[in-house]
Amino acid sequence: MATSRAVLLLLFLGSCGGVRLFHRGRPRGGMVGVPAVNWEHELPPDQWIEQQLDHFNDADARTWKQRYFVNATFYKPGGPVFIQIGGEGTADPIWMVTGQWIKNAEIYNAICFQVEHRFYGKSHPTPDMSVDNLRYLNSEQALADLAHFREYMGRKMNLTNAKWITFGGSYPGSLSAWFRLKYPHLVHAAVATSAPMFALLNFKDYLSVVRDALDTTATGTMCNKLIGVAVDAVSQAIKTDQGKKMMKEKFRLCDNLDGASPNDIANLFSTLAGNFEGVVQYNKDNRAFEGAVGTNITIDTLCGLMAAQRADPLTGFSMVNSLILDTYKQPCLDFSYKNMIKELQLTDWNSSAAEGGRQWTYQTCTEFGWYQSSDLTDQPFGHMFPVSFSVQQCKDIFGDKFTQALNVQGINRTNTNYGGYGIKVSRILFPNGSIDPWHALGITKDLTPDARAIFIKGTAHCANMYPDSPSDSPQLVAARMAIRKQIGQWLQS
Ligand SMILES: *[C@@H]1O[C@H](CO)[C@@H](O)[C@H](O)[C@H]1NC(C)=O
Ligand SMILES: *[C@@H]1O[C@H](CO)[C@@H](O)[C@H](O)[C@H]1NC(C)=O
Ligand SMILES: *[C@@H]1O[C@H](CO)[C@@H](O)[C@H](O)[C@H]1NC(C)=O
Ligand SMILES: *[C@@H]1O[C@H](CO)[C@@H](O)[C@H](O)[C@H]1NC(C)=O
Ligand SMILES: *[C@@H]1O[C@H](CO)[C@@H](O)[C@H](O)[C@H]1NC(C)=O
Ligand SMILES: CC(=O)N[C@H]1CO[C@H](CO)[C@@H](O)[C@@H]1O
Repeated sequence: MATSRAVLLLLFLGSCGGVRLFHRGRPRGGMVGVPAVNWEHELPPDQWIEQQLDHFNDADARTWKQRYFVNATFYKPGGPVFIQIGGEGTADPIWMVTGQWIKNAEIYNAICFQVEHRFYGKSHPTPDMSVDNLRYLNSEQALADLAHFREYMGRKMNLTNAKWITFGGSYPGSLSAWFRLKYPHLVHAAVATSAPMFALLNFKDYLSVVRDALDTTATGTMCNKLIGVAVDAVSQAIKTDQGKKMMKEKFRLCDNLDGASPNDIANLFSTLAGNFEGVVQYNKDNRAFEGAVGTNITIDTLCGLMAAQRADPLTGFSMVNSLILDTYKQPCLDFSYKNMIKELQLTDWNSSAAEGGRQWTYQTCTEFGWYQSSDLTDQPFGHMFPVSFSVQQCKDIFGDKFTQALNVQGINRTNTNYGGYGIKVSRILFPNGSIDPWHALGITKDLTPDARAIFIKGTAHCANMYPDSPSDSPQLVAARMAIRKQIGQWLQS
């Protein structure tokens, strides 16, 4: 019994299961993901730069090789340098030939670099991801990597006197802002898309933005009401043997609910909410996370399914679940807490957790928090995954020392270090999307005339970075134009 289970689990991991599709606001592959384009030519090859393991301790001479990519096709001498900052996933070379920044590079004759974040993708500073080694994984070390990259590449390619501009979306958007803040002499200007700027343990407003986004579909407020009814029905069902059986079939659960622990139940509710969270976060954004699938599922699709089953909201809720499972080719819904934790405990670079789930979880447990808890009163997803559930995961994955107190200390330090909402920077843009749940942690008002927020109505996470598409809203097109114009002005100043 136990062996067959283990074999099954391994197979499952081999495809794409095990690690949650959407965990801590992060889809597999990372938050920026891959744009939905076909590219038939060769992509730029991997390049490597030597970096210090610990930038803040010169007595430690250990070094490692960081991966980066170059596209110099549009560069003309005297032109600027663009850096796309890597984040909590593998740096994908497809970004070297497409996306808004490449279009801007063509217009402004820029040379483009993409630099992979330490501990993600192929950039392995240490032999494995043990807790001891993960101490070198944090945003400050990542910024110091970028600083060294800029210095070194400036000298090597005669770009020292060029104007450097950084780009990034989501966590790399934060890094883009923080790089300009901490190393203003190295970077002329920055675009910080959908960038969470304020570290916070309990990010309960995430679900309020999800709720508000669901209210904007053609079904109006009905969608949230039906979800609320369905979640209540799930809460009732799991109390009886018959209900548990029904749930197993209807929601295609991998395991019986008999013997499910409180953590399994929390995980189940959090996963069912995740079905909606992931779609809201990436609504119509012309990204293709997990290959080319999933991008045609929008909040209208999900709310349409709910509304079509308005007489039986639980069935609508289960149809949403099936749609997401099928889209990501998942045989069943794995709500096992133990499986999730085991997976995230793996320290091998070739384990499935190395895709980024373990590393990002570590950064949330030490630097950022940002737990999308169910603690907000006024939202339809129930209250079964409180912030303590996320905090518990830090201990269970990384060890007893990773307490809430340690987490809060790290979060406070992050805000003290970078300034939180009060960050003092110039020559920077903060594009934000109205239905991006992360906007609740972003800069949403102009800080100064030189540090502006660009509001993009109706768009989701990182929308302004993706390639143009015929379905782009006029607001999105206008925002991209505004960013382009601002880059032009920065290059004149
Ligand atoms: C740079 O990007 C452009 C635009 O997609 C592409 O045509 C060109 O081949 C790329 N250059 C390299 C070296 O990949
Ligand atoms: C380096 O770049 C400067 C412009 O910043 C240019 O004047 C100079 O000729 C370049 N040197 C070489 C060796 O290409
Ligand atoms: C999304 O696209 C796929 C393949 O193009 C199609 O099979 C599927 O029905 C579409 N889903 C929705 C919800 O439109
Ligand atoms: C991962 O790599 C190690 C050696 O580095 C090897 O022993 C192990 O079999 C590999 N595991 C997988 C799943 O490939
Ligand atoms: C962290 O910051 C919060 C809010 O600013 C404050 O209430 C709390 O006391 C701080 N905690 C620690 C451990 O510094
Ligand atoms: C959704 C959101 O937070 N939008 C904000 C983006 O920034 C503008 C300022 O330019 C705000 O007015 C919006 O509220």
